[in-house]
Amino acid sequence: MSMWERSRELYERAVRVIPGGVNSPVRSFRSVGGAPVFIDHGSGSRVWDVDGNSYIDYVMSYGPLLFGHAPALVVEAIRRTMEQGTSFGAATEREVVFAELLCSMVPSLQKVRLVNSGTEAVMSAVRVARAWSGKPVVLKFAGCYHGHSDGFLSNAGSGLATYDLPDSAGVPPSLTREMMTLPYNDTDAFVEAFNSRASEIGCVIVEPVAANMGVIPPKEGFLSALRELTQRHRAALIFDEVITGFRVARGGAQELFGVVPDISTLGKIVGGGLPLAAYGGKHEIMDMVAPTGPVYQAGTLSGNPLAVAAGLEVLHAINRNPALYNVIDEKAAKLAERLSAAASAAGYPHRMNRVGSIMTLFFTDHDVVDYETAKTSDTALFARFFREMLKHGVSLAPSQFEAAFVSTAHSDADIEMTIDAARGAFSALGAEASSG
Ligand code: KE4
Repeated sequence: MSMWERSRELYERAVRVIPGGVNSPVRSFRSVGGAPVFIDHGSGSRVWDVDGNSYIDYVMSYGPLLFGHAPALVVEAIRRTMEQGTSFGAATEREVVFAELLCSMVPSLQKVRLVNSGTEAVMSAVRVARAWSGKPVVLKFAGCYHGHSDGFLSNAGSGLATYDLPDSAGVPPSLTREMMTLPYNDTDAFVEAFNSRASEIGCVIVEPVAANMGVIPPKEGFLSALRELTQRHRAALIFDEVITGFRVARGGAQELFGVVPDISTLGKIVGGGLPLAAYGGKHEIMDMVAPTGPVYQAGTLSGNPLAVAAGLEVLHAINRNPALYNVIDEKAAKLAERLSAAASAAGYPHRMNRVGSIMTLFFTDHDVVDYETAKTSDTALFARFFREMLKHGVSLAPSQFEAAFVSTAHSDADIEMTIDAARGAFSALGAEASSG
């Protein structure tokens, strides 16, 4: 009797009515084998699946849950708010307070517009960047993922990396012609691109810490080179901080590395687990957005009361306790070190990349500094490791090219149990290997 009977039954129904049985490809277990586990509920650092199995969770909804599952502060805020109405299609005081708070926390923000997803934030940010610079070409970096709007579905990370899709069907060349993709962390290639096409490059978009090809920190000088050349050639620098925002520091990667972009996109944590994202930057740029300027962008549920109430509680909680970053970073450092030690003890070549409370264990003996080196990872071994960790009660993202997230809800005991699970998983792999 499998431990996932009910998940399998649900999956067989799901595939008949939902593409791949999932509402986002990264949730499918295609790259790790078998049917996806269906989650019933979560609390703190744990989730329970529909068969009653419980797991220490490091997916954390792919990043939003800085305070773990169903934190009381967010649940109460949503409960309190929903009884007064969930959406008005009108301005509310809460949105003003939220925007003021965002601009006080994120160095690049002078004005901000709320939207409903990271994809929408990036799509809108690139539109206003092109309008402001007057130049059409968007320069991005291979393995970064900036959502699923048409122009970005080439050489991207996350689900495209997981399923090795160099680009998506349904996107005509006319929509990717103005996109230029360079290797991440390759400052020389970047300088060369600007030397040859500065007159066409309207914006440069980057994940200041890459987290969609697995976690890859920026090399020394990489981000400042982007800042310097975009400044010199009137191109907008966009930091896509949908993952790193309020994650790697209170003010995101731009605070951590001291490089301030022209525009930032935010998502995930900013909505406390509800559909809320944002893009913002200098007055000069954001004043170009309708109704004050010619760049149109709109949304029925943008800034809706529920999501903003959840996001507000999260930002207030961060400001009440900014030391939380030291705590989760320390826990993550311990986890990373001990996971790596377990992999070494089991004889598995690997690299552990970590920035703050996000990390990826790559099964490769190459330093992982860009998409090409990330792709040297043994994804088949990762798949076996993933399934063994699931059996040992630990839930990781079902892809070598995602991140593990440590929240304030992860206890020291959770970290110890995760290391024990990893030792168990590696010995099971070893036993599997020796039995041929
Ligand atoms: P959404 O449209 O999924 O809210 O955000 C798109 C996005 C934009 N920018 C960055 C840096 C992102 O990481 C994302 C989304 N991240 C993936 C996980 N790696 C979302 C998971 C999913 O697609 O279900």
